[in-house]
Amino acid sequence: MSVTLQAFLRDFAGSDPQKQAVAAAVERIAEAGIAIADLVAQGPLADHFAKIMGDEANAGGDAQKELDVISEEVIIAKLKQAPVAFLGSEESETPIPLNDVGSLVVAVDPLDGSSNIDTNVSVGTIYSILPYSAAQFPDPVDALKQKGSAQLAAGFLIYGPSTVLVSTLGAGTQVFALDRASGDFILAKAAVEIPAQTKEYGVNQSNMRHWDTPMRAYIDDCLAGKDGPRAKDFNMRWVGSMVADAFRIFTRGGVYLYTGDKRKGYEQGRLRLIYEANPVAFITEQANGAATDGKTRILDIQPEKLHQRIPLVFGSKDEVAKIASYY
Ligand code: AHM
Ligand code: MG
Repeated sequence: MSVTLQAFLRDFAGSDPQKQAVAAAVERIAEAGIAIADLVAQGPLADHFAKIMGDEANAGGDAQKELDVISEEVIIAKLKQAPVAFLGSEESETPIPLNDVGSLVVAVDPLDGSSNIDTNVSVGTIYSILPYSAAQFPDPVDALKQKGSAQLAAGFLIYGPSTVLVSTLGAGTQVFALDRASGDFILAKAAVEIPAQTKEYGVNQSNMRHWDTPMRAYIDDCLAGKDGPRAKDFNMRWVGSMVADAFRIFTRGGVYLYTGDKRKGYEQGRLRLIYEANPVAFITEQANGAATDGKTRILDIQPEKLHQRIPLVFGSKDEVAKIASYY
């Protein structure tokens, strides 16, 4: 018998009010995902979606596309129907108030990989769910700046050949796939296990000349293959949508690397700690993988700024440890 996301969440929540709140938030995000998947599927029929809006960059300093903005609006409308007090978004400078009462805050990258919209490559929505109370966090920014280890749930939707939800509620990582006939997300994998070892890495190698010494040394050793110090041949895969690269890693192992480099604005890499690194680190660890900035476990890092970037390495546990040893 197939298990729907709704049934899975009901089971998880039982009669615990905070878990019920998390379940409601995840369900609303999944609904937003169905709407965004339909928009993404328009592809070249809606090529205006990939147009850069004005000359304005978003809060994180990236060009903002029409579909980035629409995706954020869809998520806001849905999460207003859940006990979520504030939304932190990669696309917005400050937290967006959603409900006067709510025991949660949610952080999102509404459309990850949006530079790929017009190329028919998978893009996705990343989310992180954190506990909130007005008494503890008079300033909602501080609620969003909790360490990744405080997350109650996290996940991402990927809009690819299939629309998939990768979710953790803090006990393992599950994969749900959208059944278009019924409109339900159906449990497809109850426990994702990232193989501890791998021969596959993902990195934007065109940045090699900008990398720091440990990063260069690691990739040099991979490239040396069987005759080098690693004594095995490596394969390289890089989509350039983190959700797509992450889904491959959850499927067959591998490591993703976007560390800091010498380019201006890339000193701390490209990915954002609160909207991207923390949720991906949580899902990865719950699937037996690991995530680090090279020196510190991602989930142990205290965020300093809402839109802060962080060097990110995640995936197969033993390979992540190996990369950390170069640092
Ligand atoms: P985005 O959130 O603005 O889309 O940026 C994040 C993306 C990741 O999805 C992807 O892995 C990376 O940035 C690609 O960066 P680059 O174009 O520098 O290779
Ligand atoms: Mg992103």
